[in-house]
Amino acid sequence: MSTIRLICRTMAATACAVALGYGSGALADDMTSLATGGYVSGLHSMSLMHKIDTDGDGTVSREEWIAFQDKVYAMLDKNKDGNVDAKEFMSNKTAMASFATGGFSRGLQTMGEMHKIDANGDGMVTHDEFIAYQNKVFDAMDASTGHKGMLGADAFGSGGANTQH
Ligand SMILES: [Ca+2]
Ligand SMILES: [Ca+2]
Ligand SMILES: [Ca+2]
Repeated sequence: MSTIRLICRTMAATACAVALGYGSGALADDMTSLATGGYVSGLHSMSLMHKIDTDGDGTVSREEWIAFQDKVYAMLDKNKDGNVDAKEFMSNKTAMASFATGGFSRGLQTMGEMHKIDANGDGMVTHDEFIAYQNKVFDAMDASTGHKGMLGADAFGSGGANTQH
């Protein structure tokens, strides 16, 4: 891994992303440390993008992204106490798959991903932690200079193995 990282330093960012096996330059180094591979895969889905793109303009704005993640959090916090514990985080998967996608549910609802989101490591995910995390994910996905501040098909699509989920 350290060898790869060394090589990457000498290469252009996009070439590096390709060398590391990512289909899209939009999900490069930031994303790999921020999220689990499963969550990254789950986000690589045009059908997911269409669910988040509520105004149907073909891009996902930060407002649309956060509105979507807000609803995801509401689904996770089953007892509505403003905290999501591990049991809640791992439950409601069928409803989540139908609200989002199966790939999104499988990618998000893992202990590994929960640990990434639980910034203070207390075993609970607060609404603030969840939204702050998803804002960082938005920033990491927002790599296109052509439409800065918007996530397009280049951020969600580009032929990963999980585009059909
Ligand atoms: Ca939109
Ligand atoms: Ca709760
Ligand atoms: Ca926490």
